[in-house]
Amino acid sequence: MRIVSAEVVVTSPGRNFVTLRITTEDGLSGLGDATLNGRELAVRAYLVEHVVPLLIGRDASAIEDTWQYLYRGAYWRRGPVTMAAIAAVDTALWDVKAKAAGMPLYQLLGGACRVGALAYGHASGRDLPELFDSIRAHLERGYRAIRVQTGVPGLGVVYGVAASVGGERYDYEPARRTALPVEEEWDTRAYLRHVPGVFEAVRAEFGPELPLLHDGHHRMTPVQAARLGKSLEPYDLFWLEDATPGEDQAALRLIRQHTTTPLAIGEVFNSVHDYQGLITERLIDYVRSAVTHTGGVTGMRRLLDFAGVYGIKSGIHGPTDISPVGMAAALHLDLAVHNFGIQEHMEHTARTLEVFRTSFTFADGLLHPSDAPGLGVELDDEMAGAFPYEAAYLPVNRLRDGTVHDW
Ligand code: GCO
Ligand code: MG
Repeated sequence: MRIVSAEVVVTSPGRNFVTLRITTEDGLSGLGDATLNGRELAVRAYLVEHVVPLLIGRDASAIEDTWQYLYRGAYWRRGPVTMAAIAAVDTALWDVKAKAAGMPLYQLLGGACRVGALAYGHASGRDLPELFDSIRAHLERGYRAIRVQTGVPGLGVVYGVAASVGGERYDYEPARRTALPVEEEWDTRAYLRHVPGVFEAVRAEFGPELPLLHDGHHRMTPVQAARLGKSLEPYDLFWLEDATPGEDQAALRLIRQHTTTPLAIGEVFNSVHDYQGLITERLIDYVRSAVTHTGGVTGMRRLLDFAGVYGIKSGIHGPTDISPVGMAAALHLDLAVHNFGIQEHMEHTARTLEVFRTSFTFADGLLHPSDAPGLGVELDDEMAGAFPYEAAYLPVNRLRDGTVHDW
């Protein structure tokens, strides 16, 4: 089953997506997501200039060999651009293989371990009334686990808080179509003073059972994160995510020594090696990588199997900058791995779903990838062409004195 073509489609139905389509001599085609928020064209160039020429004529069924060929063969390993490009190839080849077998991908990965993947939605509010409305709206839509992000008194726009609440959508999209990145203002001490009271109020209003998550988005020092983890213990979080910047892995050791709040990290990681110490020392509870940024189904499976040996579970990254193709790949893995934890879910816009025809479903708080052969997602080229690329940037965050801070 030789590969005869590989094309990269960049489309922007409200936000940018990079998709690879691989077609074989038998006329089968597969899709892979290569979207890297705010740096989309770098992955496009990597694929078009350096990967597509190597794919033509290769055996589409040799997935592991192709993964190693692109990873070890490039000499320059890891990094988000390389690993997103490898992810797109890998995911597209799994899509092809599953279509050739006439099976949904999760069957090829070993079959379903559960009826669906528990999903968490993103609730947020600038103040408590807005936040409560947002949580209620998510519960009405069927969510059984909820991420809680809150405004902070005295600060303007805060990460993870929807610009308007009460309308049709509550999701938060950090990339904005501006000539330069938007600059936000941040004060960690104000945040630390405010957040425990918010969780106390949410527990008082919604009771002890609802799983609650929170994302610190890399903004704290290890000591600050340890303090937040401790102060949130009474509110029984499902996880505290990205408490400190991911590249400083030793920081997690300090946080772990001070709190029993479960920890999740890894959305900016791109290989199993980024987690080696975190997993073997059991410093985290959930791995947060995206299939799209971690070398695809093959890279993610390797990571999850390694994590599983240490009792660490999955929490696959699923914001709207993961395309429906990347999301579908995550859902097939969610069903097939034993150490599933939870799946992040931000619904894509109606316009995005006109470009990407999905078959996955959300009901009673659970996501299911569907039983369509392959990933179960098709790309409508005509619709994709109607939405050309538009530059968009993630924000830059500054402390009150102007110092650039982690965002
Ligand atoms: C999350 C993430 C996202 C990122 C985004 C950056 O937990 O979903 O923090 O919201 O900010 O993916 O591109
Ligand atoms: Mg996050």
